[in-house]
Amino acid sequence: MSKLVLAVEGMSCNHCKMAVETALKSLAGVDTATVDLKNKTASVSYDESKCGLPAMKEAIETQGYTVGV
Ligand SMILES: [Cu+2]
Repeated sequence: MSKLVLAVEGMSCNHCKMAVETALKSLAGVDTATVDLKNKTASVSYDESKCGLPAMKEAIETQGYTVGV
């Protein structure tokens, strides 16, 4: 398992947190996704052979948020 911390802009409440976490967890290969609203980050554990940053970025941006990293 690999770990990645993404900087996510635009999250303001628990709904945003859930939307981003759900979007990430729906990706094949993502094990856990945890959003820290205060730090505006999403920590992701994932299988590198199945998933990567471009897919995560797309999943988050589809929800209306911006990925800084
Ligand atoms: Cu919100």
